[in-house]
Amino acid sequence: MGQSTLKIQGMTCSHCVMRVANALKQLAGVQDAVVDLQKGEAVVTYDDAAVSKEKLSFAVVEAGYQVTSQSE
Ligand SMILES: [Cu+2]
Repeated sequence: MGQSTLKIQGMTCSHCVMRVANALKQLAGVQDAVVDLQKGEAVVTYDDAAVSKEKLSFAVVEAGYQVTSQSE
C-alpha cells in the first residue's frame, strides 16, 4: 500500500474538490483520496501493485487540473 500527496493547481471550489476526488477514486487500486481545497492538495492511499503514482496525477490532469508536484 502506498500513499502519495499531489499538489494541485486550478481547484477553486467544492465542485473542483469533488471532481478531483472522484477522478482519483474511480481508478482501480485507489483506496481513498482526501482533497484539501485550501492547501491545494490531494492525499491518495492506493495499492501500488494495482495503480502507479503516474496514473494518479494523470487522472487529475484529465479532470482538468495541473499537478505541480507529487510525493512518493
Ligand atoms: Cu470548482
